[in-house]
Amino acid sequence: KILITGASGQLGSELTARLRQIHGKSKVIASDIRKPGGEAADGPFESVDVLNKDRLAQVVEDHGIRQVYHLAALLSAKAEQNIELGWKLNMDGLLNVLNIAKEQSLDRIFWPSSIAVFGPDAPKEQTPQNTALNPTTVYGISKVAGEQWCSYYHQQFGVDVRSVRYPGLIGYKSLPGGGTTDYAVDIYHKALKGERFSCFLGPESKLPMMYMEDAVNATVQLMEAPGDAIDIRTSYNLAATSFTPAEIAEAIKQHIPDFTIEYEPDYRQKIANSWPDSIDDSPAREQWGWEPQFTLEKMVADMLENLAAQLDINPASV
Ligand code: VAH
Repeated sequence: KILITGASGQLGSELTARLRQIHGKSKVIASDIRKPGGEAADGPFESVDVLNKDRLAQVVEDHGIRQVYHLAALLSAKAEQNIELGWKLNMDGLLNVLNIAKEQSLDRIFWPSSIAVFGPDAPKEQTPQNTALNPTTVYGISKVAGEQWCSYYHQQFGVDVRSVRYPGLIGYKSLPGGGTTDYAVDIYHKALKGERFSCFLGPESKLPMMYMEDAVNATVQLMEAPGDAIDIRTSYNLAATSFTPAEIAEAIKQHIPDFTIEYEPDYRQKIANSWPDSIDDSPAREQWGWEPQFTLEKMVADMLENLAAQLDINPASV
């Protein structure tokens, strides 16, 4: 059986849905500190605070869990507003999961890292797998430290923990919470509702991004790969596309001509400026066959079509 922490979150809810499709609902236990909405609610749920190690260990034992997808965390923008909780939740939560994996000899652990591990001194274009990791956010610091802990628990205790450095994720089934890339989801909601969109990043803020379908596929592919194919036990660079707010606004305007955007950069601009513009993910492609499917244009078309249906809006009427 599989346990997902942070199952109510943007990625957690989508991974829960996909893993239930693959393994069956009864095999995938969703958990979070708050009740999930959407598809993650359609199956077994446990209320778990990952900072409560005894409770987490009890849930793992009671359900006969063999794999944990540990997604509970504070994202970049939120962690900058509460640095103690950001560090505590992201770090102690991961250590609780790694220790339970070791103590109960779990089969596999998934843990998400992020392009937030890179700082201003890493190459901006095609940022390589191995380069300086000097993040300027608490979230980034917790991801660099987390990667090192994952590698340590693998080499010292044989814990089979696997990880990818996600770019910004965009999907229609769930809303992001507290990230610096969240504008790239909100923009669609505003465009479909015919509302003016105020972007919290400037027009030229280029960032690595990925459609949720690609992100979920990559995660399943990594977790299903044979252990000896996995050479990197910190976390794999992962990329699909990169774009600026101006570029995604233009792509949306091809479908919704009246869409308008204005730019009001806030504290998240500083975070975005510290991150890469694009990522070199060749190790993931070479070692376990990663291959993104969604270009910017394909993502925009798929996102608008599915979000419009979900919001019960006829895009032609916007
Ligand atoms: C965030 N969506 O904005 C996350 C992600 C690369 C961005 O880590 O914090």
